[in-house]
Amino acid sequence: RRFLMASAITFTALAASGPLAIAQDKPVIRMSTPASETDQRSVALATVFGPAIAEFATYQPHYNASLVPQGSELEAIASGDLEMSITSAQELANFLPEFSIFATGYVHRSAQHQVNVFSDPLMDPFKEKVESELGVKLLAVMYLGKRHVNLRFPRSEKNIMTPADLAGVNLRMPGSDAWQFLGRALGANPTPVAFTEIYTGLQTGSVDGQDNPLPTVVDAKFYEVTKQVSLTAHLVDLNYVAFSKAVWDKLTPEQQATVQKAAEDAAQAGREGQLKKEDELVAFLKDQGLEVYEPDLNAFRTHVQAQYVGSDFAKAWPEGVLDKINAIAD
Ligand code: KDO
Repeated sequence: RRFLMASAITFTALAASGPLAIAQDKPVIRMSTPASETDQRSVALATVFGPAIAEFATYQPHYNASLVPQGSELEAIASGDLEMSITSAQELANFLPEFSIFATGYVHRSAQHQVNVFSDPLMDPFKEKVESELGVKLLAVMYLGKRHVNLRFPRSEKNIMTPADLAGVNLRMPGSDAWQFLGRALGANPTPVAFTEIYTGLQTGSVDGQDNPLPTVVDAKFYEVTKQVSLTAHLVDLNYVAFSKAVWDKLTPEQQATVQKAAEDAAQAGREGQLKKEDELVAFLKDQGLEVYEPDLNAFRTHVQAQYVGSDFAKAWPEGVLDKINAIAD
């Protein structure tokens, strides 16, 4: 495992234009994500986070995984090649298996439940371990939305009401064990594909479908190459705002407080944007000719939960944490 050695800060010198101008060195905060520039999380970070820290740091976003490939962001932060990302519990589970509890189907119940879980003391040991083992601070929780099953087939060919209906369906899931496990738990045949390759995969038929929240289905235009959405809501999905601890440690306490508040405010703005879109987009997708319908949610929930019981993932969950999460209100 890699620890942070060198400074993760890169400096830009603002050119001094006259004899009285004072050159200013500001750390550049490079943020890499597979998400697009128009994704609500990206918009919130660019319009809320960036401006809030502008006095002492330069926020520099990189979209569509153009700087760091999806899934390598945490390593990039740990090795000083990146200052910030929005990471998933599934990615964290690659390093710290106990994080799979937050990547498990039907555990988080809503956007508010995510916030309440993240600010509960039960998260403290999780956050501390990410800091000490990866050199990453988790500043806030961002809402991605409820993930649903989105397929190329019309409903007349595949009607997805229960997990059994997904048998043999090649469902693109992100490429990590926790994601692939979730795909199998849904009853599908999961196939790992990077986010930026999904559209082509759907278009050419190398995958039968994918799972993402409705705002992503629309933002990434997956609706152009699919025919249906079964509203399985199998994961109320999140990203954590991940910030380099090496950079954090170089900030003054006031600057740290500003960064912390900026992350929380951006997360709040992103959450509001994403929730609003989730509400509106069923109608939009139906207008585009997609069939959008609710399956037997009880059948999905029962089946998915049963797959986790006794799994290696569940063995990594600290005792009592699942009960605590379940007891937290939304
Ligand atoms: C995806 O690859 O399906 C996923 O939704 C996984 C998330 O954790 C997140 O990384 C997201 O992609 C990207 O931010 C693109 O929206």
